[in-house]
Amino acid sequence: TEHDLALPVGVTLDRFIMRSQSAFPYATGELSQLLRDIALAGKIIDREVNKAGLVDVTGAHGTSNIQGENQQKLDVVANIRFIRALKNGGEVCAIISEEDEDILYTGNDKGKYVVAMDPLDGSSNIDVNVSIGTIFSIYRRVTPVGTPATLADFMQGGRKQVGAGYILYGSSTMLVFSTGCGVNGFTYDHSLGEFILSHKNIRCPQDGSIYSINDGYYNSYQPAVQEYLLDSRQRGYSARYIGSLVADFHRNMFKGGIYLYPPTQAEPKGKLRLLYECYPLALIAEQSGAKASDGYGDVLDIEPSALHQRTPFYVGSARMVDDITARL
Ligand code: AHM
Ligand code: MG
Repeated sequence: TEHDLALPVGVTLDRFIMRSQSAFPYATGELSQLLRDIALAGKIIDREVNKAGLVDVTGAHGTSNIQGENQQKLDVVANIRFIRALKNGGEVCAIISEEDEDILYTGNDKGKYVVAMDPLDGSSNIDVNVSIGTIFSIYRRVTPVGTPATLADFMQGGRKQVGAGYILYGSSTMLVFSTGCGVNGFTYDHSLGEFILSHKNIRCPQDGSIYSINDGYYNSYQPAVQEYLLDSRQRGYSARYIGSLVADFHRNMFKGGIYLYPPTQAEPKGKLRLLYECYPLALIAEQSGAKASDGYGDVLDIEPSALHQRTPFYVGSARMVDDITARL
């Protein structure tokens, strides 16, 4: 909105949220508070991620450290911290997480929102100090306020997201989110303890020349994907694959590129999860002028059927996504 555009780079997330509140789909202040809670969770996880190498919290779930405290894996710690922040915030009645089989109830049945999240994605990069991310997706509940949330609240479909985004723990930590009026990025300033608006109204280039895919699975991709990869080489595209969805997505959004996780023999529906990995990034993609497809249609239009369902995922610069999907 004009209102957001008037805000200069350098304002804090709090100020941004306050000033753009009227542009949020529900201007009651509760969604604003929820975004603040997510930002707080991000700061807490950032702290854990940053001290990971020092206190050896990585890779030792269930064992004891010198102090006799229980050591936990960083993704488990992130899950606990995130849930706690949302519980304390009070706006969320229930959560689903990649780390938990079933719906988690916060005890705040009066909360109007539910959140689907992957507290720490990029599991293969956690123990080795490489970029990882938190992904989140927000819905307004469809069940009556004051009653326990149900599956129906989480199964509304990607188009019903009222907000979505991610926190990237990279060379710096960034919160990127959308509430349906564009995408904005906030860089965490450790010295201030604040997220600062650093990337206003992010737009993904329509075309690009970077492709991000696990090339090691080449032989198990369908022929159309194999052909696309051969053509990409032929055209001299650059291959870039971190193996952290958030980081690969983020780079492609800025530079122009495509991320692909096609079906494989081992994972016939792909590896990635629809509700807390693909829907939220699909919303960010669409809001930045990019595209997200499962090979057949827009990811946001997929009918959800299970909390942890998987989907093939092709996301990034619009023309590149059109190119691959036209072949499938
Ligand atoms: P995770 O949820 O276990 O971390 O798996 C998701 C991750 C993505 O971040 C990444 O893009 C992908 O898995 C990499 O998978 P692969 O190692 O099969 O290429
Ligand atoms: Mg994940």
